Amino acid sequence: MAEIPSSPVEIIQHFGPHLAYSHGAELDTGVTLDKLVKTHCCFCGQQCGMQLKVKDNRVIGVEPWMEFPFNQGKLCPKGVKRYLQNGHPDRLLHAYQRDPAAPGGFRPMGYEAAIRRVAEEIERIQTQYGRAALALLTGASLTTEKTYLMGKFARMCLRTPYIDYNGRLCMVSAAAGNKKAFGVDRAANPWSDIIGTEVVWLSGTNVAECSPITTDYVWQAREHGAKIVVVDPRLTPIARTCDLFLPVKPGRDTALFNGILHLMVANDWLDHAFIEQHTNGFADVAAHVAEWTPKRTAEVTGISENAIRQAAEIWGTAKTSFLLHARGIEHHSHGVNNVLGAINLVLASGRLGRPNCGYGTITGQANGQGGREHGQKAEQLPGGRDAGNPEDRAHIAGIWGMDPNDMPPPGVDAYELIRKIDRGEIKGLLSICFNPIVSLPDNNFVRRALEKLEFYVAIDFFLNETARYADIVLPGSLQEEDEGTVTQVEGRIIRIRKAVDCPGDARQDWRILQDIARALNRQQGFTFNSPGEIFEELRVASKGGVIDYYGVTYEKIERQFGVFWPCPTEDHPGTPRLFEPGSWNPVAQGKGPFYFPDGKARFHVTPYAPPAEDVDADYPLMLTTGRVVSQFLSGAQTRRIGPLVDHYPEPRLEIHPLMAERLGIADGDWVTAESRRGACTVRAQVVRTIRPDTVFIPYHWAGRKSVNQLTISAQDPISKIPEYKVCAVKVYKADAPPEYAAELEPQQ
Ligand SMILES: Nc1nc2c(c(=O)[nH]1)N[C@H]1C(S)=C(S)[C@@H](COP(=O)(O)OP(=O)(O)OC[C@H]3O[C@@H](n4cnc5c(=O)[nH]c(N)nc54)[C@H](O)[C@@H]3O)O[C@H]1N2
Ligand SMILES: Nc1nc2c(c(=O)[nH]1)N[C@H]1C(S)=C(S)[C@@H](COP(=O)(O)OP(=O)(O)OC[C@H]3O[C@@H](n4cnc5c(=O)[nH]c(N)nc54)[C@H](O)[C@@H]3O)O[C@H]1N2
Ligand code: SF4
Ligand SMILES: [Mo]
Repeated sequence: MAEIPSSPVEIIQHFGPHLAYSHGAELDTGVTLDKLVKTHCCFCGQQCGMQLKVKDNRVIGVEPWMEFPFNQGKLCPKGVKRYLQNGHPDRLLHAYQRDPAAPGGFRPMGYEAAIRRVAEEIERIQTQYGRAALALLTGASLTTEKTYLMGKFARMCLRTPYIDYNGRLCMVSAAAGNKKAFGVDRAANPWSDIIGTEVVWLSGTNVAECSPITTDYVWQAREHGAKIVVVDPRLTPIARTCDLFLPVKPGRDTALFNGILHLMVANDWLDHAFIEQHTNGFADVAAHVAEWTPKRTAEVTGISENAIRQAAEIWGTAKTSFLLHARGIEHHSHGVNNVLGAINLVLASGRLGRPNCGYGTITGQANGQGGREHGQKAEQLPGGRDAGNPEDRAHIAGIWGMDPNDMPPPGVDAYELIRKIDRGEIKGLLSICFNPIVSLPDNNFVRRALEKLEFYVAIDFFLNETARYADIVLPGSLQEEDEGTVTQVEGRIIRIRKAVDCPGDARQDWRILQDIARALNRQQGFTFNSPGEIFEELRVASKGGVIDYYGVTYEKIERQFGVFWPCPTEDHPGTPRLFEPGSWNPVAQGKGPFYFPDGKARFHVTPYAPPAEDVDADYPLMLTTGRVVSQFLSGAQTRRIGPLVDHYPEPRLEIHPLMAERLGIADGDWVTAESRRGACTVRAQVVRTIRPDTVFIPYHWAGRKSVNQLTISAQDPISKIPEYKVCAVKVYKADAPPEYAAELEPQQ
């Protein structure tokens, strides 16, 4: 076993109040490389192809990978700087245990001893309180092999129903909407269909900052003459170059979609043949939108009647189109309804399942797509199967070699799981690839709940802010230290290749899980020797499911630059474009293109409801939250990368000049934004690019800088996604806060 560091310098580097930065300045650009490894970015769901430059078991830079068709060598600033995580001074090289007397509150310990301690605590809690007193929180940045293993580990090794993942904060409204309307949850088209389409409609997606390569597709479409329509409360960079911008009031997209469909019906901009042949439920929807006149739509959405009419005409009269949305319409207590409203527009136009006629939700995390397919969701089993369905349970139990009666029932969503910890129903937690104390809404509540755990083990390569509450921290793997597959934004399964070995005592995540199973003496089913072996079991488990990977092999991925699922047999090339007339799918069996027994898509009536918390005299402004280009998610990774920190070091509050003037706020002033749940003091950024009734704060920071102290834990009743995109706040001028030194200390 590697030696345990005793130097307090190293420990302080890890656990002191400030994060360390990696700038890479020490790297010599003239070095002779050991190898170049073709793989993909570790950050967003675009999964750009890139080559990692490796020297002496260290990633020291990136090179474009021109042949990978999706991004053809292009990368965004995060992708270019990702290599600075490798060899970072904060990288966890050992297991740690909590020790209030140690510097930074943690003391290194041997890996095997840490695994034994974890197993003992799991055993103790499950014996004392029952199997369901233990929970898992997992993540969609993990490879699909790992996410599959997580689901299996929860249900077969721990036999707890309580597993859920950070995609609950991300993709679940889109997933639920897509399943309800199409019977399947995946982007309907490859992005090449964007180029050459007549209209690109973007609702609630800041593509320029969050999915930069998608922006390139949109711009290529524009160069071929496409009109671009953008719906966002903020005039985002893509909106500055669009043909029509609809500055929607946060939380009102259902009303807008209803209003557009109203005008499509009124003007007969409908594909009657498609509606008749391929859909159910249109008459009810048409009757419902009758009340959504342009006047009423304008009143509710805050968009002018004229702009609504223009948008309906652009959309209604097009011959080809591509509609994309992301979290701007999904992060709502009626996020699923918003998604269904968008899908209604696509179905009514009949522009789906053909070249240049497309629809998709833009995935978030690296494996936002694959991570939601094979069983780490509370209600799901591999292949997109249903954890509550007896047949599906028996099928998967058969593959795992367990009695279906021993398989726990579906669990609860990630936030409800935290509530169960708060209520004392869950006593032990294992988390991996998730930083809930930064990323969950109303996070002062989350902190109070985590403090109640009897035992908490976190697996990560950095000590993220949530792991600071752990009893044991196990050193997991960076993306470049392991191999496997992920499924990117288009539904294309691709390969992540290993570039370097794990340093120190760090282990590949799947090995850590198997080590715990072994220490529990429950290793049956957890003796894989490689991610490839896990994939072999996964593809068999997915066979015959809606999300069928059976025909996918590592070799085929390599040969084809990825494989789109469903791919039912080894000689099947995969399915880049879903819903083509005559296309095969496992549910309709030739009856039609959609994934229901009758082969037809479903329209859904989408009643409008205001956000869970509307503005009032005390809290008169709407707060919306999201991202900036140079930071990623909870910031655990990108706040440690010097050049990205330089680019956007601190959260700022975007506010319109009219509102700023009314509140006596100038650009750069310190301001406090306060909701019923918490407050946060940041500098104001006075910009003309936001609605005057709305303010925006990005969420990539922890502690006092965390906007999730303010956000509301209201959730969509179907998807359980939190309402990150709107709550009520007041904003006022403030004094400069005490130095942010204590930024990582829990708030009292
Ligand atoms: N740079 C960067 N890129 C990322 C990420 C990152 O953290 N940083 N994260 C990745 C992940 S996990 C995700 S989920 C995606 C997210 O990608 P996006 O969804 O594009 O990003 P967000 O900033 O969350 O929100 C998008 C837009 O929604 C708008 N919006 C807010 N409220 C509303 C509303 O009520 N209606 C409408 N129509 N729009 C609204 C916001 O103003 C914002 O411009 O990005 C991925 N890519
Ligand atoms: N206010 C507000 N809050 C939001 C959002 C918003 O728009 N507004 N967006 C929400 C969305 S869409 C998302 S996706 C969530 C994301 O929220 P989180 O998932 O909590 O954020 P991450 O930063 O991805 O945290 C992941 C952790 O996993 C670690 N990690 C990454 N890859 C690996 C790996 O391969 N192995 C291991 N062992 N660890 C790994 C990282 O170091 C990091 O500590 O935040 C949500 N929270
Ligand atoms: S667009 Fe996404 S996948 Fe591509 S380089 Fe940027 S963060 Fe990485
Ligand atoms: Mo996300």
